Amino acid sequence: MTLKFEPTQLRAYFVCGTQDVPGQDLNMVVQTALDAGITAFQYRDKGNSQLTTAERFALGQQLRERCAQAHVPFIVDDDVELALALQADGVHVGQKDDRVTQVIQRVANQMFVGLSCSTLAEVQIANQLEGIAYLGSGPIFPTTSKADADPVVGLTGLRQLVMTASCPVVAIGGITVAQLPAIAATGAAGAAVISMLTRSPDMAATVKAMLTATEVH
Ligand code: TZP
Ligand code: MG
Repeated sequence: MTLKFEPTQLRAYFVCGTQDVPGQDLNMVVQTALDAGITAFQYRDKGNSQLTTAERFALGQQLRERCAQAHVPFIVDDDVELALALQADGVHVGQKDDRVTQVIQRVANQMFVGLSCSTLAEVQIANQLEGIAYLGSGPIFPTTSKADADPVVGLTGLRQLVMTASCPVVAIGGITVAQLPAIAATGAAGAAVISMLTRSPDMAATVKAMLTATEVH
């Protein structure tokens, strides 16, 4: 049973793969984040990941199960076949990944689709597509977690992307706790983060800050 997409799932969106937590057990990191109250988890095993396809699938099954137990959507980055094999709730694709229209058709009625958009032109194209649940926009600030990141869009750029988008936008890239209120003030539905959580000394407090910033008054 896969979870349906809800915009509130973007409030505290944790992105992580083995390359982001060297020397640590990703299962334990994700369980701690789930216990802390994250609202979505994206399995993004790439870049410096050393896992084989079989290892990625085996770990993905464990993470998928943990998310299901916590009723938190499990989203797979980039790899549609892995997302289908793991019966993920969602798949996230970038502009350089498989063509998004093909992905939408491939996963139709099985999972939701998120798309990375970092320019107004990309958002305008995304607006024409049916079947995109949310956009991921950034990097908002410089990031050390993605080697091939697009140019920084900043808070003003984020606000423009949010205003142009016809679906909810989650901000990503270099986000720190101090920036959460400013991110929320742009109208973004939440923040998607790697290092803010992997480097947090207190995940419960960090997730609480993410949820507080996006509280609806
Ligand atoms: N996409 C754009 S920036 C980024 C991704 C996956 C990395 C975000 O990591 P961090 O540590 O939150 O800057
Ligand atoms: Mg990608």
